[in-house]
Amino acid sequence: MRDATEALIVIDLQKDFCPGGALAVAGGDQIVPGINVLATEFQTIALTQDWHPANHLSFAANHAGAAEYSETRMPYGPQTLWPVHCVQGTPGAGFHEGFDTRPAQVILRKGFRPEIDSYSAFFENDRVTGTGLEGWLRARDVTGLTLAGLATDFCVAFSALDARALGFDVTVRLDLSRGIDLGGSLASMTERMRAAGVRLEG
Ligand code: VGL
Ligand code: ZN
Repeated sequence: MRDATEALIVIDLQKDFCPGGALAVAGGDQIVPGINVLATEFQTIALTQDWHPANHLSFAANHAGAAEYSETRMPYGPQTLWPVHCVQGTPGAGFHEGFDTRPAQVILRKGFRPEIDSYSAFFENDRVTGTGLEGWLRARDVTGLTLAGLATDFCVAFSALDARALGFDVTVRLDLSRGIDLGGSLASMTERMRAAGVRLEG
């Protein structure tokens, strides 16, 4: 068992990001058993849950004529337009049924403001609105983070980069994460994590 100052953060292990879901990540369900096993090593565990209102501006459907996976500009910068996914209270927003959420102490919901997307567990896509997770971790004297989940090149990578910028020691379990890979995003975000000093394992 690891010290309580080392936390596991499982990112968005939700039905909509698994095969059959609205924004399915290839092989997203394959990581579930390994994450359940990994969680038995940790005393401090946080989960994130993508949690959008139906009118969320990250949905292509809420932009007349916009194609899914195209890019638009938001006041805070470029934003990919996604299929409708993880709508609050829908089955697809639920955690994968094989994922044992019982050991987690906190479930952090993100992406609930209609006009701001939130990839990172720490800051929304405007890069200034905090989610509160940093304070939760600091209050527990957490200094080391292990991240796994979906998707490697979006929510996992943004969380890892922010965590490094906040001074945490960060490991990403690539073997227990899966990527969307939009226009080479898996390679570019993996390189950004490596350059930022994120330990990439698996
Ligand atoms: C995610 C796209 C949109 C993720 C969430 O969890 O990586 N990606 N919303
Ligand atoms: Zn989302």
